[in-house]
Amino acid sequence: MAKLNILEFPDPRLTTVAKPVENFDESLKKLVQDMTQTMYEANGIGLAATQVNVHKRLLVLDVSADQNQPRVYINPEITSQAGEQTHEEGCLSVPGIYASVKRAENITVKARDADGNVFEEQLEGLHAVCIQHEMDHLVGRLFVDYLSPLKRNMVRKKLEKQRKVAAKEAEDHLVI
Ligand code: GNR
Ligand code: NI
Repeated sequence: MAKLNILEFPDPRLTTVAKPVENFDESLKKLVQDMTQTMYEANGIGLAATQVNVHKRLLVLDVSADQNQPRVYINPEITSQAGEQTHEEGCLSVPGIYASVKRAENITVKARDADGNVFEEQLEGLHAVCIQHEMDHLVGRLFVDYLSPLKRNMVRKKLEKQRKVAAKEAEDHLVI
C-alpha cells in the first residue's frame, strides 16, 4: 500500500473531468487500496481519484464513526435525488477551509464495486453529502466553486499564506 499525494486548490489538475473505469483489474484494486489508505492517513471521510491526480470515475469514503467501514464507488451515477440539506463542508484539497453547501438530502446512487458488480443504494445525511462532494471532484468541481468569486479569492489567498508560513517554518527548522 502507498500513500498518495493530494492535489490542492488552485491546482488546475483538480478541474479535470474523469473518464469511466473500463478495466476492473488488479491495478484498479491497488488504486482503491492506496486511495483508502491515503484517505485514512489524511483523516478524511472521502477521497475522489481526481484528488490524487488519477482521472478515472472512482471514489472511496468512510462516514462510519469508527472509521472502519471503507466503501468504494466506481462509475457512480445519481439516479434520483430529493430534498435539501445544508452541511458545513471541508476538503482535503482545500485544507483548513470550511463552508456551508446546500445539497440534496436523499439520493439513489448506482455504481460498481472493485469487481465490476453493479449495486444501487439509497443514501441520506452525511453519506449523501459526501458522495455528492466526491462526485463533484470527478467533474472537476470543488465546494469552493459554490462560493462567490470574492470569497473564493479569499480562500486562495489564505491557502497561499498557509503555504508560505509552512515553508518558512521548514526553513527555520533547517537553520536550527
Ligand atoms: O474529509 C472530508 N470531510 C468532509 C466534510 C463535509 C463534507 C464533505 C467532506 S469530504 C472531505 C474529504 C474530501 O476532500 N473529499 O473529497
Ligand atoms: Ni474534497
